[in-house]
Amino acid sequence: MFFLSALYAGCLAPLSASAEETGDSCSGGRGKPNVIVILADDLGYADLQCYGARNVRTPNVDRLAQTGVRFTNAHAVASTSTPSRYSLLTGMYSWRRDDTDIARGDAAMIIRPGQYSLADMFKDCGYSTGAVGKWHLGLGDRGGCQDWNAPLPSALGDIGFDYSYIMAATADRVPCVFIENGKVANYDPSAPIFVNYEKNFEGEPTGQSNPELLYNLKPSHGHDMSIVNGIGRIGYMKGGGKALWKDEDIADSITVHAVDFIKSHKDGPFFLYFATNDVHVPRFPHDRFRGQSGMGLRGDAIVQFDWCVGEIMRTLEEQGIADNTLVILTSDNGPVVDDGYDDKAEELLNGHCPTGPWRGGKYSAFEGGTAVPFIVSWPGTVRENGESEALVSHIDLFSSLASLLGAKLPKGSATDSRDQLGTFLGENSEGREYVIEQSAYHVLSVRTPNWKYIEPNDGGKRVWGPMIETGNEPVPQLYDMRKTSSEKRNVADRHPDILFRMMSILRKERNRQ
Ligand code: NG6
Ligand code: CA
Repeated sequence: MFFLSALYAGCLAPLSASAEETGDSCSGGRGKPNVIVILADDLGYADLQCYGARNVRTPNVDRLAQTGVRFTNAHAVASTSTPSRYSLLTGMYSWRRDDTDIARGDAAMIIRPGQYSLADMFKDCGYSTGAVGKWHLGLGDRGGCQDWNAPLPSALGDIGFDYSYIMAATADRVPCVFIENGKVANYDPSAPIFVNYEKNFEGEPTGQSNPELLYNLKPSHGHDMSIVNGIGRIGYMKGGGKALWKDEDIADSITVHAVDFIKSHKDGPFFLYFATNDVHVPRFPHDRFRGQSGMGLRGDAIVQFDWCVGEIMRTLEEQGIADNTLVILTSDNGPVVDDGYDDKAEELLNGHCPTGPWRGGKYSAFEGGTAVPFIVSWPGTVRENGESEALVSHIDLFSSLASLLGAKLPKGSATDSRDQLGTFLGENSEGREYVIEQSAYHVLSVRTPNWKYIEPNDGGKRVWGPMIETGNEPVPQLYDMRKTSSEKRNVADRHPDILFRMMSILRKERNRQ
């Protein structure tokens, strides 16, 4: 396997600009493949056919898995979006900061321009860098007072992305417009944009005051502030006009921009962070995906996600760059069924279990919170149809990709990230000895290949509507993970030595910086 990789690296070399040509000092010995990170939103471990999904077909993702390695014990850093994405893009644990919780649509940039990002690393190695899709890491310098009618004073261009076409936060949070390179895309001067997360604008309807205007989706919880496209959102906004997105077109819009980015950088190397809105709420896929799964809107959103992946793959093939492109596909956190809209996701599961064998789900300290699908494909270099049980975490992507490129990271950057390149490329099965997981309630857990420890805490036992178990308990929890479904019986009392070891790992990690 190693021999094969080395051979391919040799073959690839002529395609890539040399360090001298680009003026950078990166040389990892494997050339400079294009790198695409496809980050789904709230896609569960078992929401894809190749991970055992029922009632939904995902032929494109399955094909991607056939050209690479499928990981069965991979983890996001956190069980919600903002901290998970922060960690992936910086190589630093979100819980070391107190401002990385689920961000509002008017949050200031959480990754500040002075912090070294994954995009900075690629840029320093001579890559063109792009971010397309869901952002959810804040924009501008000051939260709550961005002027959405002018270029934002700081945006993704300041943290290493040459190009960006993004949603500021989530589809259920205002502002409901795309931001392209720090400016509202398709800006409509006749409808200036105002955003407020505290109070409504006079005379503007809300889901609460005018439920009859919610003609596309009704909330099951919250989501009753401004109405855009017949759907209630979190936060208030006014204006937008032609720039407002239509939820049914989001997948098309972001895919078109991702495909254009790939085509215009086909001579490479490029790094593309493609973060889909699917399968986050509000789930409102395009008509052509309606009824394509046996599970209603949530299943149809998975089909739509699979289509996006197919378009990316088709573009790589058509451009003749598939063999020189490393694709990583994963999700930002575990799955949720009812996440605040009455889309019948729960009722229509028909036996499908989005978390697969894991307990809990999005928000949770149980494994369902952070256990995610994770596929690495690099045709011709990474072995085909591979499967790896190695314990891996998003936190290590930064250092591993740096290792691939031979990049030297500035002191103090990506300090929680380790080089696991060989594992990610399926060359060995040596995973981490432990990963740290963060729940939505700031509860940390330690997972080793065999054990799981959840620190004691006083939070509630269930997340509101979704009825997901939070995993919160006022006592230390220790689970024997040698059987996958085994977060059932707390064995802390029976294994004080292991419990102590797990607690020590967490204490040391907490105190490390
Ligand atoms: C919650 C929202 C949920 C989702 C989540 C963030 C309600 C009732 N729930 O507060 O719908 O938006 O935040 O999800 O408003 S994440 O995947 O972006 O972290
Ligand atoms: Ca998410």
